[in-house]
Amino acid sequence: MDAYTPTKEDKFTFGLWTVGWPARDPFGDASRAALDPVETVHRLAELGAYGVTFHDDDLLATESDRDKAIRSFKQALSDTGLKVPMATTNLFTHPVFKDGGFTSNDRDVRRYALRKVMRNVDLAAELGATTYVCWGGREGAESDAAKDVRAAMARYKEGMDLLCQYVIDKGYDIRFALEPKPNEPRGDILLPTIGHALAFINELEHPEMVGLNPEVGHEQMAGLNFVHGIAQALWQGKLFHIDLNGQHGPKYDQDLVFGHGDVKSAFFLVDLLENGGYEGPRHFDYKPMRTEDAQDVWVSAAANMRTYLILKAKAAAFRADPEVQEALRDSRVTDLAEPTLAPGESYDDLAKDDFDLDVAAQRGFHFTRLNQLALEHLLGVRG
Ligand code: DIG
Ligand code: MN
Ligand code: MN
Repeated sequence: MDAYTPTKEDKFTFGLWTVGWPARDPFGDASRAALDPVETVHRLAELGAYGVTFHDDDLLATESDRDKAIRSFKQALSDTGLKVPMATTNLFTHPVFKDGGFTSNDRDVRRYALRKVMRNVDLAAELGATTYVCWGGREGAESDAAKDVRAAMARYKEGMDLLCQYVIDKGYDIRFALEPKPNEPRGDILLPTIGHALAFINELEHPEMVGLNPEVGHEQMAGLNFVHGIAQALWQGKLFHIDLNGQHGPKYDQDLVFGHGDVKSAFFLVDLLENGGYEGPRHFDYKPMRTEDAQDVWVSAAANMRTYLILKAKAAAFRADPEVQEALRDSRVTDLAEPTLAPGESYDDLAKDDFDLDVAAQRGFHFTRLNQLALEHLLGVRG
């Protein structure tokens, strides 16, 4: 037990499908046995987690009888006190979803996908989940001839509007969180980034009920800055949930342990989450590497939480460092919070400025010093 030992107050949560991943990949068979969700609940509780999340199908990993599986899961939750803040639907494993769920060209499949989601929304509400994630991993195409994307967006909207209406009619305390991803398993996935998803939400009948569940690696697969995306989601009041993991830039979706990819980005992400007003769970959606054995799996689960807490302490030290505060002022980072127009000013007042273009152009911003200070906190030579 040390300063980086997680407790339930840290609100760390894990998907059942993370530690339970049997490590089957496109080029190899499973390297681990399926994990009983009951064992997962108990082991994560022992490690200091606050809760678990699940796809409908995850509950059937080792028990095919749905009612029995749900009873066992509920008992484990009761025994450990773990919460279920979020649930989601598997609309990607079964071959029926090979062209998608909500936006499959096959209308029967679109109708089945909606039924499958509604059924699990009922269970999510029963278990107290307040966020329902929609990751459209199969919504997309490999050929531009194969998908009328305008029609697909209309079907996506139709599906989300129907699900919001279902939640309203049922009186559930549930909001939906869209999870963007640019590609994999589809060649191109619809709603590929935070930006696309934010724009889509504006077209819905109940936009206030729909937000985002961004995942670290997914934006980084698209070569985007995840911290910027999260900052915009926060600014728009749309960060309903988050998937934390690690990624080494634009390549296949690595789903590494949090911080085991771009650690500097992870540092600034934790700084933003801890200071940016996000109150939700710190949720890990990662995969223990295929090289790992059954015991390594729990080492990897603990590593996510420990890394987050280490970065949280480092980010706090960074913000408390008087030299950093001075550097932030020198770089005028804090000045950006000041409105460009003074109270009562209008655009006419802009013409009154006494502004020397050449003098302003010579002013430096001293970002190098600020970045070095951040790096030194991250590397542990300041603290
Ligand atoms: C993959 O990043 C997706 C699925 O695991 C799940 O639907 C969602 C929940 O966080 N993330
Ligand atoms: Mn991923
Ligand atoms: Mn995810």
